[in-house]
Amino acid sequence: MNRPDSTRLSLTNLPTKPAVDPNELTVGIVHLGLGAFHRAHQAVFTERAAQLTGETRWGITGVSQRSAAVREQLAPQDGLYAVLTRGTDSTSIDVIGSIREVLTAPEDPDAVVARIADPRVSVVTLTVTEKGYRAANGGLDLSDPEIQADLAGRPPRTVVGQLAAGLARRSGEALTIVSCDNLVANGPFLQRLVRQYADAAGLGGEQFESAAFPASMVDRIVPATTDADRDEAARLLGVRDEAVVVAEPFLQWIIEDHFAGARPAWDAAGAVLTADVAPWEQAKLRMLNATHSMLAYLGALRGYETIAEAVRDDELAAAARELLSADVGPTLTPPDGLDLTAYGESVLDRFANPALKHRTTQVAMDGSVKLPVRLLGTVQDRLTAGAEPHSASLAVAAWMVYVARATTVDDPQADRLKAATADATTPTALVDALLAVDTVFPEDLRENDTFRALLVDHVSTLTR
Ligand code: CS2
Repeated sequence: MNRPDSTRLSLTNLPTKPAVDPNELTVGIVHLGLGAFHRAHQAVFTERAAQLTGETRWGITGVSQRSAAVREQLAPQDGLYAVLTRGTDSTSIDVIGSIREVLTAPEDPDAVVARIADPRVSVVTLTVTEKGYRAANGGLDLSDPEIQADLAGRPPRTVVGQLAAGLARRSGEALTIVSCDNLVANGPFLQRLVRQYADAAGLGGEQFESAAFPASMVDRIVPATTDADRDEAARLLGVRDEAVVVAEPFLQWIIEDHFAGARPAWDAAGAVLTADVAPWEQAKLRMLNATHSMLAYLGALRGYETIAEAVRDDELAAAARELLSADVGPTLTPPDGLDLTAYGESVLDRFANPALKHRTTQVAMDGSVKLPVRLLGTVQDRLTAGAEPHSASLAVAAWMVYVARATTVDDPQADRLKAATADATTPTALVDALLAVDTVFPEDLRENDTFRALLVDHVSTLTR
């Protein structure tokens, strides 16, 4: 028998007790996409809610969609891990116990579906990143080979396939499915994809009708964990934690108050439940995520390794401020109580946190699926208003130059992007090659001369 590793965090080796006894929790939530972000966000809200209410029915089954790496980190630790919170000049660490079970979808696809169908589970949350939705042009990408393989009848491996199969097999209380990814109207969007999948698969029934898909806006900067972080966590905890995650102090969750059944008291834990998430979500995507991407591309082109270095470059900070004030601001309706100027400054302050070491290359990845959400809506709105979106175009141009220059592009469409830019030797050729990618740019932008001219100008300057 394996002896518990006394140097490793676990239920029998707890330096600081988690707020709620993890042994008492039963699973009421399935989370798809067990990356660092979930562990630093929804799992923390869930832990706090349990602590405040004493409810024990909201343990989490976390599902890794790809590799077994997270299970290998968490299983020997009884699902426990710590959040290492790095402020500009203070660090703290907290052990979280809300993840009670870890599944690896490719190894155990049937268990994932069974958990979603389990009547004791009331809520599914998701952080599977933009590309995890396997969408194209606003709908499910039925030409995606993984979607096709799911539709052909294997135990589903795609997120949309898992949800549809789970709903089809479910009975009892209606399920609530909360998308926590950085997408426009993420809840209704996911609902559309699940419906499309169900139609294509010939699935349906009461559970599809009664399921709720609230929209939600999530916010916390969570850089990838490094070996240095794991060493620091070991020093602070006195035991090793292979699953530690790093986060900034800031933490926000705005959720549409639209649940089909029971839910954890996330509001008691600081989440905001509201009738309309859209203005929050739009401000966050167009302000925080857009300037993040802009700083990532411009920063990487200038050789900066981290976002904090990039935003401490006065020219790049000025470009980010200009994007906010000139292009994004005029397109937004601020949510009640949010001062957009102050919000913009607070976002740049958070980026400047030198303790986070958030790599520009991490934020730069998956540009083909991030740009449409973060920047292209702003470009479209400004063009419709008869304005020239100089700053938003600069961010898009920086992505183009980054794609052309980077030796490896970490992007679901990397092959297509690299092939398109292979022979583009002039700024005009580069812009035309990438602007023609119809899975990134909608038709109105592909055919807009003003946008094209702005891009050519910026690409010329950036490559000079
Ligand atoms: C970042 C986001 O990696 C990225 O693209 O812009 O992950 C960002 O850190 C979060 O959305 C902050 O809430």
